[in-house]
Amino acid sequence: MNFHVMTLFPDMITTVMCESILGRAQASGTIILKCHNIRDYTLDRHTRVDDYPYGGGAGMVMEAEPVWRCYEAVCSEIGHKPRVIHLTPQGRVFNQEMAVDFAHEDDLVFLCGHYEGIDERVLEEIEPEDVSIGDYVLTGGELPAMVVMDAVARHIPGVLHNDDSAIGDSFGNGLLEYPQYTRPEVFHDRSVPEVLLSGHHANVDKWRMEQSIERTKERRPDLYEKWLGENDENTDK
Ligand code: 6GU
Repeated sequence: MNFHVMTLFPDMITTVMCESILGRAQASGTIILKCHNIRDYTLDRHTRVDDYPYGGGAGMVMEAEPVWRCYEAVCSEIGHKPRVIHLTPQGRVFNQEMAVDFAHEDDLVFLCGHYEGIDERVLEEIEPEDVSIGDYVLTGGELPAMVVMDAVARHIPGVLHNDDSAIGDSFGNGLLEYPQYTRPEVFHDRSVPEVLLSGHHANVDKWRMEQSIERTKERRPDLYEKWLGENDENTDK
């Protein structure tokens, strides 16, 4: 998977994405991250990329031309019109289903806005998919782009060590994850649940499923109701 990020702050992306699991995935070539600095595409001799909004009001607006020229460069590199995700609080709220869907692409382009947004006319030209990561306002699209890339990368074969772990975890089955424990057996007088030490795999699986259901019911009644609807045979649990 090639991630192409169009941004005014490429360092913000590269410094975060080189760590941990995503860093390893880049090192192995399973994911390739290419940041494109929108400022490199300005024709302005002072390298300005934003201007005052027509009609007045607070803040600055990102100009259409540098964004368009950056987009054209990314398109020629890819060789066809790619799927473009524009990060904006006005977008469709990102979820696990969208992460799985995006993971099927060979190339994903992320357009990160800043300031008060991007000139509407270049958005009309590019026709991106508008995506938000939740109902709060951030200073720019870089953090949301990384949230989306992280969630997508987990579904690309070879990114996680155990390919099963993207299926078993929270939301993979529509439920939150069960609690986890590691050594020591006793911490601050709290013991690890007996069943996990039993070596009885069927009992462990049953306990974990019960814990997942209980947690989801308590913490995310909305997800629990959805799961119930999709798992009629489990309604007695
Ligand atoms: Cl995608 N962008 C910004 N600026 N704020 C957000 C967001 C995106 N999603 C939630 N808040």
